[in-house]
Amino acid sequence: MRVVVLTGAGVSAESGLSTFRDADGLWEGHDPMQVATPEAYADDPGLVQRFYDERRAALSRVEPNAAHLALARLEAALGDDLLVVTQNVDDLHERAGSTRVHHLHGRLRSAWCTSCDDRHEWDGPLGDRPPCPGCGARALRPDIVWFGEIPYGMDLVERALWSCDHFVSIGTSGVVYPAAAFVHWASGRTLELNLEPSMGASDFAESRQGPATHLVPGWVD
Ligand code: BV8
Repeated sequence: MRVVVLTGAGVSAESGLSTFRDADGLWEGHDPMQVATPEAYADDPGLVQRFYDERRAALSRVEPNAAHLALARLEAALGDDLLVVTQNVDDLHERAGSTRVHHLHGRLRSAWCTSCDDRHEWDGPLGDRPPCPGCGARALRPDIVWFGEIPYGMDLVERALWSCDHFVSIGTSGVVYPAAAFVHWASGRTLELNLEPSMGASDFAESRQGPATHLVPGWVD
């Protein structure tokens, strides 16, 4: 039985990481279009670097929750037949024990050198323009897919969706594309687990409402 799970900010909400929604469409007080686009970075790199430095630092203060742990148990049961595609840039799936995780929108704990194109595991701030560990250039940016940039691994995701028996969407508002279209590409039975019906709830065969820490273990176990 092949399963594709899509997660969004709602799966990390009960770990204490704010979602786009909860802040009334603002991230830590910022308009996403002011901090999550290449233009915003070109215009004010310091503001954008600080936005991501704050979120990277926040990661060390939070823990995976019961939803992340349930998905790790599901991987223990299904192995290679499970793929978690996350829109989230946090590392809570991995810290819960999941290994088959694809970060569609990049990762807070990765830095991308725009000079040599290398990517490096990264924990500290980037705002103070540290040198690239590879080429030494002071050209490291967050390894995040911003609006207008191409998500990572779309061919891998499309192949998984086209051949799955179940597609389960957890904690996402269905606002951002192409992830919001995955329910239409999935070959299997579709299920949404969300605090409230998402924008695309009616496109799912089944939609359940509630907190992820209740719905996901209930579905997995
Ligand atoms: C692309 C990294 C082409 C940043 C993110 C004009 C110009 C350019 C592009 C576009 C355009 N118009 C439209 C587009 C496409 C654009 C887009 O979708 N825009 C939106 C605003 C309309 N998309 C793109 O630009 C993408 N690239 O299209 O390239 C292409 C495509 C395919 C193939 C080739 C080329 C790139 C999009 C990636 C942007 N980067 N993240 C960062 O994180 O800092 S997106 C960012 O916002 C997040 O990663 C996340 O994906 C998204 C927010 O969505 P959610 O995760 O759903 O979070 P949200 O807060 O919205 O919802 C949370 C949900 O959880 C809620 O429903 C809530 O009820 C629920 N919830 C809350 N608590 C709980 C809960 N559920 C359960 N339990 C709880 N406790």
